[in-house]
Amino acid sequence: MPKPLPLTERSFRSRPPNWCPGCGDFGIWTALKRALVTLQLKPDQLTIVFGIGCSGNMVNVVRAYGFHGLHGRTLPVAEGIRLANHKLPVIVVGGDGDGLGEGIGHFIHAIRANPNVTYILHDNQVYGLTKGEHSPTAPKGFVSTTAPTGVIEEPVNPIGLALAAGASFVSRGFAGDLDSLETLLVAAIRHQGLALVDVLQPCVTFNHHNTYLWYYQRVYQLSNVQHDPSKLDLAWRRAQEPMDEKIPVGIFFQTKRPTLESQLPPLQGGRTLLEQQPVRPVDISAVVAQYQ
Ligand SMILES: Cc1ncc(C[n+]2csc(CCOP(=O)(O)OP(=O)(O)O)c2C)c(N)n1
Ligand code: SF4
Repeated sequence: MPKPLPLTERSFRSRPPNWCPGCGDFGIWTALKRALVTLQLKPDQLTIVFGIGCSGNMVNVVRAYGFHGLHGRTLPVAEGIRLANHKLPVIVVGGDGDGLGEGIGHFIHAIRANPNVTYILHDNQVYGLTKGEHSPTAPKGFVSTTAPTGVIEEPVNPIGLALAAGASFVSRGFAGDLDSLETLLVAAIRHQGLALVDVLQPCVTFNHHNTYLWYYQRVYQLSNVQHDPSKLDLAWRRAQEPMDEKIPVGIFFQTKRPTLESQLPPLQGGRTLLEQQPVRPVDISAVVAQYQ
């Protein structure tokens, strides 16, 4: 029998992406593939749930089991997959509009439940796919197609919100620093529980304020300063640092909390629900016929 080929970045590549040249999604895509190689997770050993948006279009360019569902509904889908097969690593990839606009209720409730899911949030301050409306993380005053005189509301702070909701792993990455982002993603995927990776992702087409240069001038690594990710009060203080001055990236907070899966009685025998109750084919032709 031929020896299996070694796992490389190419193992996760399907089609070439069609993001705008220079989009931060390229950096996240590359860092994710590298992290999966580092963890030796094969394409058929994981599922990725994608949001709707430019970020969610990564479904077309990553070789793995993928689920592309409704806008804003990534986290409940990911939880459902984990409940059906809690041995399967599940990663979520979605935009800030998807996760903090349409899906913000799920964000809080998923954090409460703490399923073993890695959540990669593409934070570009805009709804990229629908042409640049401001998203919930856009700063006050940000000018967009839907706020021609500037955004009036205060932005959502994903790090602060996750900390306040009781998340067990809260982190921020930057799409322009592949090595650090890969390291962060490896730590997030290894974490037992819901791991938030809020990735600062330049949208070169619709966000001319938060550019690569703007980030390079501000981003600093929490691992290079005195920060202890086991201390919630320190994490909270770092989360409040004004983004237009200095921007901390890395692990803000990490703690051990029982996962959703570990507390569900039917899963405690070790067998997945699918192993306990195999899926049986069901004839749905009568239902389909009603819509024809
Ligand atoms: C319920 C619903 N509302 C609106 C849309 C239209 N829509 C598709 S993509 C998108 C914006 C996505 O923005 P974001 O989640 O920030 O991702 P990005 O494109 O920036 O990566 C919107 C509003 C939709 N598909 N479904
Ligand atoms: S519109 Fe923005 S987020 Fe979408 S592909 Fe282009 S640069 Fe990337």
